[in-house]
Amino acid sequence: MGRTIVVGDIHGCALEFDDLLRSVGFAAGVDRVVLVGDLVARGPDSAGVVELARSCGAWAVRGNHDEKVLSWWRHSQEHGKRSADRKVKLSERHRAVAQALTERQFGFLAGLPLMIALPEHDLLVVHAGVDPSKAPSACDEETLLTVRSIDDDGKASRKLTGTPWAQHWKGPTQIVFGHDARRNLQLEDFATGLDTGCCYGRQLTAMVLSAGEVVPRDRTARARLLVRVPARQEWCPMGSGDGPE
Ligand SMILES: [Mn+2]
Repeated sequence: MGRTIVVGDIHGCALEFDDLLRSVGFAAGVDRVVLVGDLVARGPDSAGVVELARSCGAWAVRGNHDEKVLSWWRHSQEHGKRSADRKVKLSERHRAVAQALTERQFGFLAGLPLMIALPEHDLLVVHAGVDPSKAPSACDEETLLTVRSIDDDGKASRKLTGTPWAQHWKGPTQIVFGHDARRNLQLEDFATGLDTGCCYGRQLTAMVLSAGEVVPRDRTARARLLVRVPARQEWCPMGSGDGPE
């Protein structure tokens, strides 16, 4: 078995995804790629990202943006595209993504789980995070796809106010997640946030684990496992009003 390469939110940045795979020297059939979700939207080439993910045999969890275009696709499967256009509320940008994806690419996204456990690394991968007051397996879909913070009442929320959920999670399993580009890289005792805002012109970040390597609790040791590539350009302004980030 080769390495496990956990990659942050790609958001349609196919060129940078390819840059990252080259930069870590990804070996097809040996290394395993695991994506933290939000493969699509915001960047220039969502279809290219899904195609690259498929072709390198990547595992991935579903992100809230993946779920958004999937809600359109599921409706269109049952009632047709015209009905989906009328009934499923999407921003212009998400509609463009939905139109760009092939059936096969939608099929790939539809098969993505909400959570991937990698016991050999003592690692759990989810898109947004968990409610630290519950077991990860007891968290609902909404939380796993959108949580960012714990508010003053101790409630899990998608808002940026409050403290990051990752600071409240006491393990023992390490959770690697994405979804929170505004907070950028997060290195907490038992959680690592990898969304470093590639689509906003920042970086695409991966955590590279060798076979059987348990994610280190020590932050400096964990930071050494990170590989980043710069965005080719700013693909999308932050807060451009096309739905939740
Ligand atoms: Mn997200």
